[in-house]
Amino acid sequence: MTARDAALLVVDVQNGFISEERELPVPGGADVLPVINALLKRFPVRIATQDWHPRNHGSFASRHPGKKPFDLGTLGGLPQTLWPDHCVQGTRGAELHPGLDQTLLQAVFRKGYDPEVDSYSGFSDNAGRNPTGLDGALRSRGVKRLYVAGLALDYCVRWSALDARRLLPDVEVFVVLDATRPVDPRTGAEAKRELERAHVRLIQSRDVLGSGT
Ligand code: VGL
Ligand code: ZN
Repeated sequence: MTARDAALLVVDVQNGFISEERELPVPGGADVLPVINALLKRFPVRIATQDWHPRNHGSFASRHPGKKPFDLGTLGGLPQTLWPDHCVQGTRGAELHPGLDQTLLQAVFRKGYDPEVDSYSGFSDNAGRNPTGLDGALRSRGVKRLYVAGLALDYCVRWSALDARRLLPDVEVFVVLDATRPVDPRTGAEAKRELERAHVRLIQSRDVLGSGT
């Protein structure tokens, strides 16, 4: 059972990240679907984010001559991991995965639409230029505990949880580890260490759902 002031943030559970679509596959990404659907039933506030890139987005390796996906480049003056084309506005890859119970979502915040900057966090782009208003939405609903789930642990889940700590200092922030997966296990381990240092609590879904006994 969760209190009235608890929110679940479902990050980027989109076709483009879940292997069969083959845009930017997150290993084991489909495994989060049943866990997130079970969690959704327990939270009074249920919000999702959606990576929503224009076709010419500057984070795509295809826009950087001589570079290939997962190379390091720059974008808008920031170091930038270059990605395969993914989650392009209006395409199947950008749609929320059909296995996610979308009927329970109250709002979806789109991000990543500025071609000149990437946007991992659901609160703002990486340069802080395009705030989405997610912090205001959580504040106006009186949220005191934020549970973050979805894809990917080492990028959008990580940056969303860190931004939540920074922008909502009175809110307790949790990442539900069995409801997320990393793009890469090494950066996934680094993300967990950074989240702990920022006082984000790393938990399992059973801590919310109960043991079932
Ligand atoms: C993501 C890389 C690029 C994510 C989005 O959702 O974690 N990662 N765009
Ligand atoms: Zn993206």
